[in-house]
Amino acid sequence: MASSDQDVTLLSFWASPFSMRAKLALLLKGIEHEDLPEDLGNKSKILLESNPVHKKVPVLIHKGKPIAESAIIVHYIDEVWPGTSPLLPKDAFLRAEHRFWSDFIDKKVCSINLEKSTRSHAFAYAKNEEFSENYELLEGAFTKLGNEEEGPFFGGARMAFLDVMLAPYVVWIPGIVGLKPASQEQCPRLHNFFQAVLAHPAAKLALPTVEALKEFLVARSAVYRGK
Ligand SMILES: N[C@@H](CCC(=O)N[C@@H](CS)C(=O)NCC(=O)O)C(=O)O
Repeated sequence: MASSDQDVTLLSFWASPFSMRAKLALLLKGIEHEDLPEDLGNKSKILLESNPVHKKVPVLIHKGKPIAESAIIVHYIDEVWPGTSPLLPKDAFLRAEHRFWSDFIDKKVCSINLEKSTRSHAFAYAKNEEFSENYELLEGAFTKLGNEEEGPFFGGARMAFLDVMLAPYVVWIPGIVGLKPASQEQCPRLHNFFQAVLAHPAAKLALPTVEALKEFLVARSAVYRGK
């Protein structure tokens, strides 16, 4: 199974936003690891055994011990390999802020509305106003937590915890037919973040292209409609 010196294996699925977070955190830290892509229609024994509660990806296996849930995995990676540039801020209050907005992303951006939008273009169009309100809230978080002069990320010139948590939606949101990403006029900081993620070397490896994801989601929505 795990073959790298660090003995790290990532069970993932390429289109899963949660898997992308774990992959991105590993790449940002430069952690050698083995990728085990999952077929979610036919889950492997190792996935079922390593995440028996949820049976979902991602799962990080470090020295034989499985860690599940993307936010927990990213925290774990940051704790075990803090390196010279930790993902979470040193200051306890700022760490709490990062966790608050990470929770917001999971509840409001990566919501049931996002999932339903992948199944129905009409639903996605109808939800744009709600998404737009969330973009403005995230714009406020960027203004509060990010230092624009240092760079486009919450971590300034480099990605921090919140950047990792939000990055998959840079390809997911435009990948959904009918859903509009934030415009430069409406949310300049969020818009710049989207551009910066697309140009980031580690994100280019961890995230699929918008086109590949759109093709996958369109094909998946056709399967749902056929049911
Ligand atoms: N809260 C979990 C969500 C993980 C999740 O929903 N993974 C999906 C792929 S995007 C999955 O494995 N689905 C398989 C299933 O539901 O059977 C996390 O943050 O890791």
